[in-house]
Amino acid sequence: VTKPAPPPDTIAAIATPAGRGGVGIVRVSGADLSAIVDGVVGRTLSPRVATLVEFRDRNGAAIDTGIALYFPAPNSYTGESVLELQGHGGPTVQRLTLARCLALGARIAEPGEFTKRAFLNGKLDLAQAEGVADLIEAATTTAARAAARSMTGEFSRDVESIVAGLTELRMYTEATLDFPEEDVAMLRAADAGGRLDAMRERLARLRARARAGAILREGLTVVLIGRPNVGKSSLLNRLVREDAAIVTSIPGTTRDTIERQVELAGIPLTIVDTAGLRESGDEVERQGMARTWAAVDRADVALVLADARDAKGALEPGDAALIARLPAALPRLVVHNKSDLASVDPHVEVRPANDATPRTHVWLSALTGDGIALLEHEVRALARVPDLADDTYMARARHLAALDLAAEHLDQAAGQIAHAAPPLELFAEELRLAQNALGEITGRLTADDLLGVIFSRFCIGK
Ligand SMILES: Nc1nc2c(ncn2[C@@H]2O[C@H](COP(=O)(O)OP(=O)(O)OP(=O)(O)O)[C@@H](O)[C@H]2O)c(=O)[nH]1
Ligand SMILES: [Mg+2]
Repeated sequence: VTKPAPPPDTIAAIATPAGRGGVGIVRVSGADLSAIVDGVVGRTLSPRVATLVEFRDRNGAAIDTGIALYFPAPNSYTGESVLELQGHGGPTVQRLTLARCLALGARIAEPGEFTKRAFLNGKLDLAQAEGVADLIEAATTTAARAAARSMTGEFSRDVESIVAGLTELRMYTEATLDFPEEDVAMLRAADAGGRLDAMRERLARLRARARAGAILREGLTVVLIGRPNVGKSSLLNRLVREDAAIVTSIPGTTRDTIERQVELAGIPLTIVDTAGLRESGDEVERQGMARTWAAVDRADVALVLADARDAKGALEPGDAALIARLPAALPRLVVHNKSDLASVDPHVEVRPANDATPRTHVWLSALTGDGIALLEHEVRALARVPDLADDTYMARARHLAALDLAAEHLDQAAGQIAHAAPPLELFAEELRLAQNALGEITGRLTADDLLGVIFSRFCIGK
């Protein structure tokens, strides 16, 4: 897919948030802004020099005074000529300035259209453009740092370097195909297998970092399940530090699932409290339990609550049955709650795991809060949240899918090159498909409809 020529019309938008503020910016981008500069400012502007001017209406009367900044193409955010009118941050005055630009030939920009033009003009690639949106949306400082790494092109550079390695490998392969008499000896000499393995290793590292970033972006859902009265709602309240759910000593208090958000070490967590599981004839309670299992299906981690007073911390048969019913791939641990009543100190125990017994057991008290830090630590470990310190990328689902697909093709290729008589055409094709998948991340090979979806999620004026 070749990049379409950018639309030549001029776009304008209020780039600062709605409402009152110190400064309000109207941004204009297009091939030729002379009519707008003339009409609004009434004088020529030196490139990239902040100039104090009056913004004028059609009769020459002042709408506002402010700073005009003019960036002639191609040295601007969009790669087109850009005019920024930094006036006072009031909704009405900004609308008047914008209306004046529209009267002079601009049209209102669509959401993300400035960044889309920047992409189409080669100012940034697609992963970087998405980094811009993610930085604006970032809810935690860790997320903001990860988005900044994508925006500045670190992620793209890593992807591109694997693409470059694959290009080289394809070159050798195509050469071998063109000179069949040289046979595969040439590929062997070039250590095609070794090069491919190195590439697969780099891709694996990249995927791990991207997956960590996706967790930052999407967050994790943690479900609390267990028999009635073991303290699920108390634990929810403790984890989110508010009285979100009703707690009583009556078994069967919680009827419906209750969700709250909380941040754990930079990761957005959704904690889901559920109706306790038991045999019950009560119609409301039965429907509540159906919702519990639906919540389990959506969860990334399950915390199974038990009572610390159960015989020597052994699991009740009911608890074991419940654990056996969890989806096989769902990471889980057991919380032995009410440690204060059992007179045990909060601690973590690791047991040999089987279908009915998870590995990790945490003793704590939801009532006093003792042991909560231990639990938070174990949840992180269980969700395999890598150290989000300094090297995650703010990857999106579409990036992960592309990385997964590329890895699949490289696995295929590795199988083929290992053959005594490698099927070279197929090998070359797998390399090409892997490259295509990676190319989608940076937008080298991205269909127009996908671009529409990506940029329409931006805010106006960006
Ligand atoms: N001493 C002590 N009491 C607790 C602890 N956790 C919960 N409780 C008490 O146990 C009772 C039940 O707590 P809930 O949090 O409502 O239990 P639940 O699992 O949500 O119960 P259902 O909603 O009925 O399934 C309440 O009286 C709580 O105060 C704890 O760690 N220590
Ligand atoms: Mg409850």
